[in-house]
Amino acid sequence: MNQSEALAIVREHLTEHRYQHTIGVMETAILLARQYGADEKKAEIAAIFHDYAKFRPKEEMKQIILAEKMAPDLLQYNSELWHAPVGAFLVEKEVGIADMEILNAIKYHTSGRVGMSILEKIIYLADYIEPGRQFPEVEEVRELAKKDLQLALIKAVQNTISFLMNKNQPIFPDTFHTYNDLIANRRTLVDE
Ligand code: DGI
Ligand code: FE
Ligand code: FE
Repeated sequence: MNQSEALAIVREHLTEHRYQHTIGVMETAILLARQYGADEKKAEIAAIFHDYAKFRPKEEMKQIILAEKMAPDLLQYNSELWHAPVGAFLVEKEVGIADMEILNAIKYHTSGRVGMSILEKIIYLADYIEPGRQFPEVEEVRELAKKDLQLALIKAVQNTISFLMNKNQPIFPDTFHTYNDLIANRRTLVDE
């Protein structure tokens, strides 16, 4: 599937704003893949479809999570988390993408997971730093991403957790597990 075919498919499922975000994630993910030696084509396709399920009705997502026996505790946390695993499922079923690396990058783009692949890291980070993101903390992560994928990702996950905590939001355990795994495996400290 080429880029314009993939974009045409996903556009039907997104608002204009979310479609522009998707283009930003795609362009960022391709550059990160080139920079860090990941598969550019897989990064492109994963980025294009990462928010495929963003606008599915909650009830439909809930039924898929139950029927497909996805992590049951997902349903106890923010429904904003659901579009990632449900998206991976629907992209396989409806679009016919079978590549597990691409599907896992979609599946884990919101929470991350322990032992993330380079493609998963790139999609998580591209989603966080794409040019349309404008919150103040993003600039530091953009700078880190130019030098060190791992440090940039740690900062992005830290910021996400802090942001949610400041809003008194519950934190999905996988998000903490991602953070702990990245910290355990880091080569250099951000603040030391
Ligand atoms: O889909 P996007 O808006 O592009 O970005 P995303 O998929 O990374 O995040 C979607 C939302 O999920 C965002 O508003 C923050 C929220 N979120 C991310 N991690 C967690 C979370 N919400 C809870 N409750 N817990 C998390 O760990
Ligand atoms: Fe998302
Ligand atoms: Fe996104």
